[in-house]
Amino acid sequence: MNKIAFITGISGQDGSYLAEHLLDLGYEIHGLIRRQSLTERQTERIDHIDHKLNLHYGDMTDEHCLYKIIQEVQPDEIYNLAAMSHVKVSFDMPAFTIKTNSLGTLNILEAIRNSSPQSKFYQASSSEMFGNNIDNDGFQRLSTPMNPVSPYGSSKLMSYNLTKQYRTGYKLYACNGILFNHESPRRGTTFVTNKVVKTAVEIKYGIKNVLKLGNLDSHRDWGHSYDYVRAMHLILNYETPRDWVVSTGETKSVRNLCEYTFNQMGMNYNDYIIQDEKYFRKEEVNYLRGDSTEIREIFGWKPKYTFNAMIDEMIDFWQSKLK
Ligand code: F7E
Repeated sequence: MNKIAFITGISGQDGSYLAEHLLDLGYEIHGLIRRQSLTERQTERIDHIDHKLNLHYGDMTDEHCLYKIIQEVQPDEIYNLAAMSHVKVSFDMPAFTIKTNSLGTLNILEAIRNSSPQSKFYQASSSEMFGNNIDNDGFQRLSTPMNPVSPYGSSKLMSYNLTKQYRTGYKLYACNGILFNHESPRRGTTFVTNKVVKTAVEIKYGIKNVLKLGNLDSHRDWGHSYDYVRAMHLILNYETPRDWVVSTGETKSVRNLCEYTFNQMGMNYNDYIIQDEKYFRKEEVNYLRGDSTEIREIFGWKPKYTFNAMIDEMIDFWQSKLK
């Protein structure tokens, strides 16, 4: 019998890569999608595999629909990837962020506890939970204190704690993957990597002439979503439920990202970038660099993509799209 997976956030970057990966492994896939008035483009990332998926309309804030789906489908594995995932936007919509991300996670955990306790649960936890805490050696890891500085980070910390609590208290197989930033051509274009790459290609093609950004000095540990969804599946297939860090272990500034991207297209980023107050955050996470030693040693997991290879893939994507 094929294993059954239920993915919330299936139409997003990670959901689409994860669905492809689990289909390759022979899984029956169920996914949660939201009803939107404009149907075009909302399932763009999964249209190529749509005929192999079982999609259910629902919403993370609707506990009844989540309960019904989980009770009916009885998934072997549940991947909670749905979220209001934009850190800057979370300052504008704090209540929506908490309702969707934190109460949404609670809704799923309660549905599992009451109607499908054998389902294994993966929670998409985030490096944003660390805030500005860094260990003395310059890394964040499971033992690093968490002190989020955004509504998004706070919402993810609540979900992280709930996941741990349902594991210890109710003995569910529930795990957190603390994933550092991960990107790809499928990344939304309001996140910095795809914004920089897309705009640089537009500048090259004469479609735009400036790139407006906020803080250029923050550092991120940027990996590729393709590699990280593989880690999610490994996490749910370990002998015991626990929490993990998934990261490249390398860090770069937004400035480094701009420099590399513009250089690849024969341009100097200094000639095109304008800093705009609009893109600064009320509070910033300055430096992220994750220690993923455990997942590398225990599973032999390691990223296939380097930072440069990932940005090159994103440049190729936008060049062929905008040509
Ligand atoms: O910002 C700076 C910004 O929005 C990265 C999400 O997946 O990763 C992501 O959150 C950095 C920040 O990602 C612009 O201030 C400068 O320092 O691409 P981002 P994020 O906030 O790190 C974590 C792990 C998640 O869990 C989140 O869901 O870039 N930055 N100028 C800018 N950022 C944006 N978006 N736009 C700018 O114009």
